[in-house]
Amino acid sequence: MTGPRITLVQGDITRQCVDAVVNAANSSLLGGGGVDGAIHRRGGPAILAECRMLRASRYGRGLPTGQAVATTAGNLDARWVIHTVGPVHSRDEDRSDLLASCYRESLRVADDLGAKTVAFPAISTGVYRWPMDDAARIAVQAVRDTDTAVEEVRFVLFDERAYQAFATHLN
Ligand code: AR6
Repeated sequence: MTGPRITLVQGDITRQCVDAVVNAANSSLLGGGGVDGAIHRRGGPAILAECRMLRASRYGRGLPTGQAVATTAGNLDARWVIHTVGPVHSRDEDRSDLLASCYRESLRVADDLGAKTVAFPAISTGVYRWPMDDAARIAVQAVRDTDTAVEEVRFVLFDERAYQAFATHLN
């Protein structure tokens, strides 16, 4: 099996031209700060409207941590946003598998959609406080371990430090 090509760029995930952009969302699916805020701002109200419909139907209790669901990408230069909920980092409990699950499940949703290029942020490394180096290791490993028809996984890292962390684990 040859997995997806993994590429790294430093920049803003809302500026990517890909089939699917992954959102580091929260269980409410109703928006927040960081990547989530930026995606809703640039993508426009169509994304939130679809998130509200998901809350009114399949995800009445919210999207569980480690799972993923797709909506329209609104005005983004993408066809879909795949919302996933990363775990809050904990010193007492190992939640690595939930973080890996975000990447796995997002790629499974991408496969269901037929998306071939997918942009991921560094899930859980902002508001959810996961240490960047460890998050990068888990992210790269999770993508490499996933059997998917996605051709390119693009990690979009906001700053130089995040970019370097991912570059270290890619090589
Ligand atoms: N493009 C790429 N990366 C970004 C961007 C951007 N536009 N903006 C921030 N980052 P976060 P989380 C980086 O906080 O930790 C929200 O309120 C950021 O520097 O977006 O999973 C949600 O609603 C960091 O490295 O996501 C949830 O409540 C990484 O993206 C909660 O935050 C992830 O930071 C989710 O927290």
